[in-house]
Amino acid sequence: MRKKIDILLLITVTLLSGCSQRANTYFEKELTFPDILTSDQKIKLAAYVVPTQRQYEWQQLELTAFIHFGINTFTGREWGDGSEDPALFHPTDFNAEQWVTSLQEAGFRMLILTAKHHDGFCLWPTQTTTHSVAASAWRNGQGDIVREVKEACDKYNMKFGVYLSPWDRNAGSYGDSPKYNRMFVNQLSELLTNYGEVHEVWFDGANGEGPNGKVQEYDWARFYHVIDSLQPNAVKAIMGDDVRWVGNEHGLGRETEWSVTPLQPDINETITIENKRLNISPLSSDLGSREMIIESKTVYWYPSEVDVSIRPGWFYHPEEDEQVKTVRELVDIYYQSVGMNSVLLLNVPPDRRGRLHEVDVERLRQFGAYISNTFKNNKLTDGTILWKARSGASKEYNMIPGETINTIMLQEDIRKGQRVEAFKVEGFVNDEWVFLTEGTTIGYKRLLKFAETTPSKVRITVLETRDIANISMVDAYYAPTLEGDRKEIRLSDISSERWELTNDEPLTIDLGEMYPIKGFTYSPDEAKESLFNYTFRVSTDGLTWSEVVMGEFSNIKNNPVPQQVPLGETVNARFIQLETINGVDGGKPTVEMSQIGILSK
Ligand code: FUL
Repeated sequence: MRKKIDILLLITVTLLSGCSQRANTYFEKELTFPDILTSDQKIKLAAYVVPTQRQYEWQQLELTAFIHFGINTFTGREWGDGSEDPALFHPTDFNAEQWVTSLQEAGFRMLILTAKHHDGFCLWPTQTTTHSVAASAWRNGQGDIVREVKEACDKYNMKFGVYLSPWDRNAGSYGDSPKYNRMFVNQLSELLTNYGEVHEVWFDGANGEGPNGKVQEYDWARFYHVIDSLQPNAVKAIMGDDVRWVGNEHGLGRETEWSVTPLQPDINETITIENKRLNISPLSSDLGSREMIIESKTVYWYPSEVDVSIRPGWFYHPEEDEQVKTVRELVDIYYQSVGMNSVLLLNVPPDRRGRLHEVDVERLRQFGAYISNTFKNNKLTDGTILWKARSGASKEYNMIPGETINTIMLQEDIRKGQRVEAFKVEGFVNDEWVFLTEGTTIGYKRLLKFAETTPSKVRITVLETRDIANISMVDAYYAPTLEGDRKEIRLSDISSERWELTNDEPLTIDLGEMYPIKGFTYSPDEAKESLFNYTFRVSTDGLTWSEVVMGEFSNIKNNPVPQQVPLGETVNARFIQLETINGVDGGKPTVEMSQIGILSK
């Protein structure tokens, strides 16, 4: 009887909502709940929302790579302001195949290139602006980075995506909304027409003031239409509605990660109002709980992508050569992204030669080897049989006798929806079941680590699920321990023991004696508003000051990691001063002495 009611309900909902539905049961990408539904019915129906074909294919890539390359590579900045001379762009030994082969050997299956970052410099000879590779001396102005990268991707069977920054600090039309939107559509169309197949289009959310002080209103609906018509297999990411930003740039997924969520990118007023009503943004810790679904009017398949850089910055800076993430950090990130129902988007920025740096290449190689060696040795013999699990149901899996494990991998067949809300893993050791680990959501893939054990069987219990769960894969592995802690960024070369604070604002420090100063560091305090625009001065006597840098901590809001500011020269000084011009939220945060370090090497 119950089943009959449910089927009736599904049919009613389909008729009422007009949603695209597959096989009379599933709701592809989107479902608007009719008002008549009870809370339980809403939860159940949310379990029938499924990815589109392109979202499903994207999810299976698991490892994707970002390449941040452009004018910033040559200026040492993270965010250029658009006034850079295109002549600065001069890779001396550009080699796209080296990027692609290094990434491919490490297991990466798509490469997303920053065709244009916020500074507006285009890596292809666009018709829309002269601010591009065509105005540089590289390949006598005849070169095209996008083309060479795409050709290398095609040669090695790597999928290809583009990052095109909507925010453009160079375009004269920026802020004149219709005019700039036309230019942006043309840029997008060039990229999506002239280079063959594109699998992901990445629009970040940064939107600052234009050069003329105006704020641009983007025509997202039109941008979406251009992508859908020119590249129907491409997913639209971040400010796009196929792939969601995980909410941080540390490589950290959520323990509970729902791909079905009421969240949509803030691309129009209706969505903004609804996101506000539900009090959600990509940063929210809860995007898909029962409570959240019950409050929602519409839910979407909108899965998470974890973007993080292998270095502290998104662009290459020589002073960060010693801060490339360790294999252990990369493996942790893998567990926290791919292992938490997300796709990993790891940034590896090429250097000024136009090659991936040797340190990064070696790290990628070690990471790839670790992942493939670990996950090719599944220790369960029967984990591939589809298990249709009700709440409370358990299933036992057989181990290869005598094998030790410390990792479990679970997968749901997401083509039938994401359903599991809680599960438990036990091992049969010395004739009894012992608890190994537990988790909440599974989704496309969940990896969990636990203490080494040598059980004869493994038992999974689905403690709670929104409807019958389709567990398509259960594997167990032994992941060798990796030595080496997180590499801390060099915060100061001189001890602060003898420093004296001589003024609070602007923060003024007497270092105690003269030092050769090559740069300074600023460590943001996540509990407080971070510094954004600043002026840094030095003095030999504390009376006469020289201004050495006026700068901004670009992207510090999304990525609040310690910042290193090289001065580009060595200055001898005993006093330093850091003046706050404004903070990331427009306030005037004060900076503590403990947040500052001095680089002298
Ligand atoms: C952000 C940008 O501001 C950063 O520079 C970087 O490109 C990151 C991936 O997206 O929005």
